[in-house]
Amino acid sequence: MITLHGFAASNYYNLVKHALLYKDIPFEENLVYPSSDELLAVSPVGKVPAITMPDGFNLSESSVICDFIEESYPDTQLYPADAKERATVRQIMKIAELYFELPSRRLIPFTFSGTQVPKPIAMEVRQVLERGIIALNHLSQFSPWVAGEHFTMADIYLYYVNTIVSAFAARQLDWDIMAQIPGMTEWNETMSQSDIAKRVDADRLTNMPEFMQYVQAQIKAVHTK
Ligand SMILES: N[C@@H](CCC(=O)N[C@@H](CS)C(=O)NCC(=O)O)C(=O)O
Repeated sequence: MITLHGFAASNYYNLVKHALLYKDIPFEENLVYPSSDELLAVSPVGKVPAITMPDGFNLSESSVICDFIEESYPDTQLYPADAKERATVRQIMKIAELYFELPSRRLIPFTFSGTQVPKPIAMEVRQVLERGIIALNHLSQFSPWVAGEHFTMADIYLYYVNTIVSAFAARQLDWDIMAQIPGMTEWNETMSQSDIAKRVDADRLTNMPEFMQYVQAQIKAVHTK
């Protein structure tokens, strides 16, 4: 059976978990936090998520894991057969990661420590998000799924990217980012209503208190250095 390493408060962990559940691939979860030797043994940069295959093969980086599980378990397809359509799905995933998730993620420490985002950082984050908005407006179809008629990995990826956009960037910048992309808010709501998304979110909420304890311990460790 596949082992999924990480913790349920992580959006990257959750998108891989959603894909595994959607494809009905059996897996077990191994609760592990960043900066641990246990995680470093399976994830070279010590980040969540990572998977271990039944033969002991380890893999990290969420989008790479998504590609790998599709190739290894092709029965329920999450990428189009056509090469150009498949590339567009990956393009949406990449743009969501680079221009939506990563800038939003920069604001997480300010939310956790309850401090105001310094203006230069807020401006920089806003500029990157503006590029993401232009690109996702260009590529998203929402008819009804982000890449068109078929539900794809891009739907799963973007949905979990948006959890970070909503929780951190939209709040800290006081900016309804999803509303800048017509159809995205409604699509996001549809995504949140699936049984899998509900299950993943319930697990996230269960993990949240323990994750916050981990975060507080990390902050304390930095201040006592
Ligand atoms: N590019 C990585 C990013 C993963 C990532 O940033 N995971 C977070 C948890 S949501 C993490 O492990 N952070 C720990 C760290 O930055 O040291 C991926 O796509 O898997």
